[in-house]
This record gives sequence, C-alpha cells and structure tokens, in this order.
Amino acid sequence: MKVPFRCLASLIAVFFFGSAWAQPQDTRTMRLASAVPMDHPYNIGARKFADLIKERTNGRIEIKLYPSNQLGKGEREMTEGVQQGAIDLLVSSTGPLGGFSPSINILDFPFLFRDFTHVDLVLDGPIGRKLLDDFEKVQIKALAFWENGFRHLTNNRGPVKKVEDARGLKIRTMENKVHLSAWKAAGLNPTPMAWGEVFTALQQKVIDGQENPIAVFHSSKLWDAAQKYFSLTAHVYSPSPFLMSQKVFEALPVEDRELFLKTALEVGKFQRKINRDAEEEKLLEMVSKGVHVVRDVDRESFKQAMSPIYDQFGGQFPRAQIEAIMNAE
Ligand code: EAX
Repeated sequence: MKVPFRCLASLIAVFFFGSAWAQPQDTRTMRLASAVPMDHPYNIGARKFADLIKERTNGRIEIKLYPSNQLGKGEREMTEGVQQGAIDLLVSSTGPLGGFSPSINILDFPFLFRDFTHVDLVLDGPIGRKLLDDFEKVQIKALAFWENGFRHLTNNRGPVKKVEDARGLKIRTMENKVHLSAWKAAGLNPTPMAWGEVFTALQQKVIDGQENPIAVFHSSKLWDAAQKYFSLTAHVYSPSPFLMSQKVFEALPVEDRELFLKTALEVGKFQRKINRDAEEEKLLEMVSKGVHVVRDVDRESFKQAMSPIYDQFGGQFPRAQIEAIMNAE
C-alpha cells in the first residue's frame, strides 16, 4: 500500500518534533501588578485569573504576578505603566484613578452604598459598566470590578466611636480629592500618600492613622506600625477596577479578548466573595495581635460630618447621578 508523501512527511514530523508541535505556537508572558502582598484577596483573585487564562489558552498565555508595588511606587505610577503598555494588568483601588478617568470618582463618595448586595447591583449593572468603559478614553481597558472593601479608620491615639473622637487626627488618605475633602469636612487632618510609603510614615509617627479595608490592614500587618485602634466606620466602599493596557488588549486576537473579559468578570465575583468571607476571621486575628476593634461606631456622626462634600462636588457629580446609585434597588 503506497502511503501518500504528505502524510508520510507529517508522520515523520510528529515523530521528530512531536513535543515541539504539541507546544502552543506562540506563548507569551504578561505581568499583573498590585500594591498589596500575595495573601491579599487581590492576589488570590489574580492567581485564579492567571491559572484560568493559562488553562483556557492551552498554555499560550502565561501571567506572572508582581505584588507589593514591585512594578511601581504606588497605584498611580502603576496605572501610568498600564497606560503606556509597560504593565499589562493591574488590580488597583479607585484611589488615584480619578486622575485618569474622572467619572470613577463618583464611587468614592462616603456612605453611597448600603451593603455588599447594593454594591454588586450597581457595579455589575449599566452604571458600573459605563464607569469601566470610560477608561478607554485614556488608553486603559477596565475589564471588571474586583474588590478592596468597605474602608475603616485606624489610628494610634485612642478608640474612635464617633467623629468627635477623631477630630485633629493626622491621617493618610489615598491620592483622591473626594476622600481628602470628606476627611477635612469631618475635622481631621488628611494627607495624600502612595500606599508604598504608609507603613514607614505610621512607624515614624509622621501620621497618626489611615483608613483601609480589613484585608489591606491585615495583609500589611499594620499592628506592627503602631495602629492599635481599628474602628469599623465603613465610611466608604472601595471598588478595585481590574485594568489592562488597551494596547495589549487590542493586540490580542478577538477570541482572547472575549476570554479576558469573561474570565475577569467571573473572577471578580470569586474575588469579592473570598474578600467578604474572610473579614470576620481577620478581625479576630487582629484582636489576637493586640488591636482594639471598635464595632459600635456612631456611623451617623461621620455621615453628617462628611455630607457637605456632596454639594462641594455638585458641579462634577450632580445630585441625580449620586441618587441613581444611592437609591438603586
Ligand atoms: O488598593 O492605597 C490604598 O489605600 C489602597 O486601598 C491600597 O493600595 C489597595
């Protein structure tokens, strides 16, 4: 029986280059950055995303993780890296992002969200999608909302139950004009700072306190930076857009773009759940490290004290836009 030449050739090739041929044609490696340590829910989500993308591209796309500001001093610098295409992927709080896509700052208003269910309703709906799509105007592809969490006030001076107890505290805030204004209105002395500088500034008592979700406090071990008082103020919800370089995204074949979008949304739900489910356990561990957790905070006192900023920013964020989020059911 005469074997046609072409199949003979391919049989010989499989025999010689079997493994090579089975190799994915063009593997590529992408870098995924964040400002927080590996055990923070950002990176548990990032790990899951990387594994799913590798699996779903049969190993064609490898994603390496760069936690703890390895690729930049803070989220603002790393977002610039995404914009320039130097960093492929970044999980960032909204902290400095208003400087890139101003509309995202609407999510930084205090006491905007009732609870996590309300958060998901808005972020996974048309309002959330529009805020993500606005980033395309600045060469950033915002794939999905991952989560930082509700932010809480911490300090080294004493237990804070009501806003009066916090007056005069010198605290670090993110590089975010809405947050700065909210804390000024509440009578504190806020100063903007990149996350990478905060631990030392707390240790050296340059600042008395800061505000962040439980997972950031826990993963950064702020009890070692003299942060002995943790008040559950939940004064603002902190979403974390999962960002991608638009250049890198658009250079992908269409099916890979769809895969990145779909997987980012899927992992977003997973990441939010692991963040929320772990909070109570982390609080208990913080207590075991000597942190005084104030649970019965008079949140209304903070709400009243911060409310003037709604009018202050009324020009950029009209009441109607704010209420569309607040009243979402
Ligand atoms: O995104 O800067 C901050 O306080 C952020 O919460 C932190 O970098 C995690």
